[in-house]
Amino acid sequence: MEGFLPMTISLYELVGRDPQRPFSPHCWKVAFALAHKGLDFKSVPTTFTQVPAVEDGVSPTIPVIRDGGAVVADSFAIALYLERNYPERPSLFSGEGGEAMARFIERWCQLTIHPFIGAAVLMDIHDCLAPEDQAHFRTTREARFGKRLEEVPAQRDTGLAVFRQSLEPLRSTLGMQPFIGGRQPLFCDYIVAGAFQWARVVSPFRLLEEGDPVAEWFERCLSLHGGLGARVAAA
Ligand SMILES: N[C@@H](CCC(=O)N[C@@H](CS)C(=O)NCC(=O)O)C(=O)O
Repeated sequence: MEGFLPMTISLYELVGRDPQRPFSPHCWKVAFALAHKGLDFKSVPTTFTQVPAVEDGVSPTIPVIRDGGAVVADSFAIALYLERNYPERPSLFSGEGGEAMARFIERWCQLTIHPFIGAAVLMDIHDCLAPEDQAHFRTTREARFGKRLEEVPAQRDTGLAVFRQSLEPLRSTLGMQPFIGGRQPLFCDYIVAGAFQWARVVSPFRLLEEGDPVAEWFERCLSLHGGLGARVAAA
């Protein structure tokens, strides 16, 4: 559709006290996906306690995007929406099989990477929130973990070696190709990069050893799209 100029898309992204430091892994997936498609977007910094009011309560979680008249929630659903609605722009999935495989990466990331990172940086997340959001975070996360917030990251140093080992399938893949998507990044890269960016933005805790191919891949992801990810300094 030559000459067609899409309207600026709004991305509701999770922030703490500093509106310039979005940290949610799922929101980062979408920011990377929008940049990959070359779509202009406006970040709408949103705190935990503001989430229920986003777009008249369309979703209990963010990311949410507004694209003209369309409102879409859930990072994977948003990526599919972008793929369907902007087919002439660089693909996020490289076809139907790519969509299905990205779903596998999403499940793997959610079930293998997120539990360790989420527990390891839990207090760091809490500490970057405004007081009213800290109260919400404490109530919901203490119910989820079944213990006091302060106790959750206690095992992070002893669990680190097992976590790093669990990345071996990713590490050995990256010995064969620069991105999970192959020669170029795809949405599957942004899914995993979102998780590492979450930790990088909120916490000085070092998840990866220097020289780890996973760390080198993450650096490549941070420098994509004009350094979108690197623009937010590490904690
Ligand atoms: N499956 C959803 C998950 C989104 C999600 O869990 N968002 C969190 C922030 S990372 C949220 O909005 N939580 C609101 C709350 O905890 O009150 C997606 O991929 O977008």
